[in-house]
Amino acid sequence: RYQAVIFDLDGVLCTTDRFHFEAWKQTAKEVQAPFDETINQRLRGVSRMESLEIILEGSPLSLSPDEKRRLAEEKNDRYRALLSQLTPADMEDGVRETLRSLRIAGLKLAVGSSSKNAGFILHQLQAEGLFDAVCDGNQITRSKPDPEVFLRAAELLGIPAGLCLVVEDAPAGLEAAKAGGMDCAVIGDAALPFAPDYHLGKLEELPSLIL
Ligand code: G16
Ligand code: MG
Repeated sequence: RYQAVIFDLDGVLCTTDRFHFEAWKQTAKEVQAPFDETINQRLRGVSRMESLEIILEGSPLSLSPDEKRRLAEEKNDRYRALLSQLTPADMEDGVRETLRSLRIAGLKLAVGSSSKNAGFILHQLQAEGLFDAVCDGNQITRSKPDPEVFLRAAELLGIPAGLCLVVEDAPAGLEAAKAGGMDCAVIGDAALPFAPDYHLGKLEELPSLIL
């Protein structure tokens, strides 16, 4: 019954979330703030500057806008250095196979990511050709939990929001999908604010649930 599937990138199509974690860990240390997996969950899907603000909640320092910009830039440099090691093998065969099954079934496929590095990541994975549309952090003004990125992706596909399914790994992404009037499948074990329409252990489980 869906006509399109919109995929989150980090944590759904590839495991770049571990690189975000590594890169932010260093920032947290510099600002003397605690950082663990629970705090990291809150960073998933939200923009770079919003992520920094969340980390700074635990810091005793009070930083100027310039210092914040520098910290965010340095984090992004570390993150991009890690990303440059990505190869097509970092997108699992099961993920490619799932995309193929959905496409053969006639569904349109898009990426909906808050990341400004989405183009670079898809290039490293050689995955650009797998999607009918890509909407990322460069094309939006409000990141998840705002629905803008998913609504824009649906618009690029030419499919009404109500006929799109979003696949996410993050609480902010689930909220964004539902705020946009879309169904949402969540992968993994993040603590969620409410139940998603589908809960997946792995992306490969999706075709049998929706086709
Ligand atoms: C991703 C990550 C977030 C990150 C955001 C911005 O969103 O999940 O943790 O803060 O992108 O990334 P960048 O600093 O590369 O612009 P998504 O929506 O792909 O999960
Ligand atoms: Mg994600």
